[in-house]
Amino acid sequence: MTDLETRMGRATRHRIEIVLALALTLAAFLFVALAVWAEQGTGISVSQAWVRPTIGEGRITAAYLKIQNIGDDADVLRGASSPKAARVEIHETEMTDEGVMKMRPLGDGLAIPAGESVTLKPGGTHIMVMGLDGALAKGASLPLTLDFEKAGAVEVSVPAGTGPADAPGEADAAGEVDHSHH
Ligand SMILES: [Cu+2]
Repeated sequence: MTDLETRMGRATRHRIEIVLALALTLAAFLFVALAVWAEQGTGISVSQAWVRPTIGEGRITAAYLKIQNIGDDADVLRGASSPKAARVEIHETEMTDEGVMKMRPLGDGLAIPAGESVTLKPGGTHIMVMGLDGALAKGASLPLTLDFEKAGAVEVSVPAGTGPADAPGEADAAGEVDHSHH
């Protein structure tokens, strides 16, 4: 191999490396663009979902989650359903004049304003799951379909546990895990 050939070989390799780097950069851009586009497709992001395990022979429980509206339009959670439950309702909890906690179905659904998030949690608004087809033990998961006015059907697999921390990775992703003990 002459000196010239060696130099040309190096130049070609270098060119290939540059093209490869450009292609990878472009791929990264496309990936991010597509991810953003996919999110905007629904405008709704659900995280920190968890459902209480059933107690004894009880076939009723409640699920909680955080709904984020990352779209430009207000949306409404109209209802929910599960292939494992006879009936799923969105309930709100209120204190009566006698100081008794009562819950009742939300008639007009749950409004999720644009750019805001609504967290369903114990003592407040929750997803009531009735007529489960079996016991729901800790660690099991409940398939849930949320029905939004604009975003349509959003499917969530809800882990049974004692709090949002039982949703693997979810709480961490939302930046609500306390790392100060490290
Ligand atoms: Cu309820």
